[in-house]
Amino acid sequence: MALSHSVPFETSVPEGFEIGTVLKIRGVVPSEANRFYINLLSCDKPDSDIVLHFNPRLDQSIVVMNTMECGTWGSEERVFPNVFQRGQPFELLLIAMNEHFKIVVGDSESYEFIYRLPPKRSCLLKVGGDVSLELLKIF
Ligand code: PGZ
Repeated sequence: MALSHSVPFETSVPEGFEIGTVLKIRGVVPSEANRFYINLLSCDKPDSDIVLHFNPRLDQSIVVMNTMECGTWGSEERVFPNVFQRGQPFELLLIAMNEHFKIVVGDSESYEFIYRLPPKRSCLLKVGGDVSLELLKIF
């Protein structure tokens, strides 16, 4: 069995997730999974602002992306992935481009999320929910 990080997993991003930062995640979606998330949280208000909420929902076959500002969710952006499947491994790159986050999953899918909050404000990365996390690296 591969070594995994325990979930929820948290790590700080000391310089902030500035333009050019790349996060690589390798994981497995458990066979009974419903939902998991990858959150980039702001440094100044760690409890209330989520610069990016990336939320695969296996129970609905969608991925929801959103922000939370001052405790309130923004409007959801939904995509319809083929790459997150119960019982299957996945590899994901989250890249801070000039105007948007680019999320590349596997070899075939990528999504964009135009910044609502500056990516550099993200100082904390949190991964939680129904996922087994095998590798997580920030470049
Ligand atoms: O905050 C989450 C969340 C928390 C923990 C885990 C393991 C997974 C997800 N989910 C939020 C988030 O996806 C948000 C994005 O717009 O959408 C809301 S629902 C509008 C999600 O909340 P949740 O916890 O799935 O449901 C809240 C809820 C609880 C009871 C009744 C709604 C209705």
